Amino acid sequence: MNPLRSYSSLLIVIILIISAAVVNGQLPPLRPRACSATRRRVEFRELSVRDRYAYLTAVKCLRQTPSRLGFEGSRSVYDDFVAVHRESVPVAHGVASFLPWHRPFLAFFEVALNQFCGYTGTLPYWDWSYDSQAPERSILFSNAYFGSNGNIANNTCVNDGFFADTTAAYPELHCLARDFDIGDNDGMGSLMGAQYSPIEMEWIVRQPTYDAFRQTLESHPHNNVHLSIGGDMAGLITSVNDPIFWLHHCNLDRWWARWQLAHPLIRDTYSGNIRRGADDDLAADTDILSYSGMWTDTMVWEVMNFTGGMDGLLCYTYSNSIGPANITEPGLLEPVLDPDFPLPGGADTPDDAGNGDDGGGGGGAFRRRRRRRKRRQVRRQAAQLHKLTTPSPFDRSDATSLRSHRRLPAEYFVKNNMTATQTARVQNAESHFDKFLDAVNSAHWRSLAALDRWTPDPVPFVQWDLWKKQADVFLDSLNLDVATLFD
Ligand SMILES: [Cu+2]
Repeated sequence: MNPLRSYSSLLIVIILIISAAVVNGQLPPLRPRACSATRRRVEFRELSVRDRYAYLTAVKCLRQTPSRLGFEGSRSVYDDFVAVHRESVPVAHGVASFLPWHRPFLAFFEVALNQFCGYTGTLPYWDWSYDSQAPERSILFSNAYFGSNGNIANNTCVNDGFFADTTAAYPELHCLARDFDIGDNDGMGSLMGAQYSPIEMEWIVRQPTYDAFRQTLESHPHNNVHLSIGGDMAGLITSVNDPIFWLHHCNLDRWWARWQLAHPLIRDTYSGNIRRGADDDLAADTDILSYSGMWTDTMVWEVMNFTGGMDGLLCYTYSNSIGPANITEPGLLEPVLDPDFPLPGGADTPDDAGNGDDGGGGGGAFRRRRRRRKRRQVRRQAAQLHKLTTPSPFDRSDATSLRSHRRLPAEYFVKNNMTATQTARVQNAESHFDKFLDAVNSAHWRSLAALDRWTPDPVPFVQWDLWKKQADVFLDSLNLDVATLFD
């Protein structure tokens, strides 16, 4: 028997014993801990393989733990989370409380994984900025972990990966679905639009107010990930059905924490609209966050402090991710190469092919490597000379530039009852991102996410704090007014 299977059946037995002692229809017995020592949430790829499977196994276990909250149609504690999120749609999305509402929601999930399924680790996050230039190739979307795109021949059901053939309860029983956004490149397989890259995220963190930061983060990187994965992730009612939801939102919470740390004087400020589709500016940090019985109502100010807030329930810090310097096992960052999308920067010319001595270090090998690098450099320079615009989100041939992002479709604004002012603001920001990317690409910024970082002969990564210094100097040199991003 597969050891993972026997591990999960052991867990199920333990859970059944525990659940027999719990009265149904009551709150799950989620107990906060006092925050004496913060725990670090890390990127999924920073976890050892064993720890990755401990997390995935615990998530699967929550899907098999009987529902505690008694929502109609809920089969499991996992479904309870989907239902609570569904109830929150109008009060926690497109409004100021988007970030504060999701912060405890993530913490409840972490506690539930521990209390129902014995998981002792922290929630991992997905740093999609690292995968931003070809997210569909990320190892997270491989058969080993979260599985790939849905099967077009089978209602876009996810048929591979750890959660293959999972069913979801909301809005009605269906298979877990993904439908990668393939843009205009129909027939190109599992292509997904480009996500926001590390340098764009650093720019977003410079937003000078909470409201501008929240709107930028939610309308752009947040939406882009949801909509380009598609299927369950594309809808507010269904997104929690896809287990990648937690890693995406954990990453968004990380960016809020980063914004708070970057703006110490205003880290606990809170502002913006409280009603979806309204331009009111009524948000106050005494506003109530409610979780449909999963937890007692909480005020916004209680969640500001992630190292002790909510009586110690919030008790964590985040790693900075970015780059294999932080990764425990070299090689695991290798993308899952789709044979239909050969990496142009990494394709060796025929005379290089098959010498296979990259790691040898002899004098001849060194010269060959240098020649190859030189040729690549020339190709890169030629590509840059002929580049007129930032490549499209669906381009996979440019190995050095950052791609633009797909514009939000018109239906999005209608479906979310956005006012004309809100719509104009989002579209204005979309063109600012285009301009920003043009400036970044024409200044030849070497992005950590550029596809030539993934070649067999990768450019070495730097330590995060060094990278951050370089990024700050670079952003200053662009001389772009960050306040215009979301005015
Ligand atoms: Cu949400």
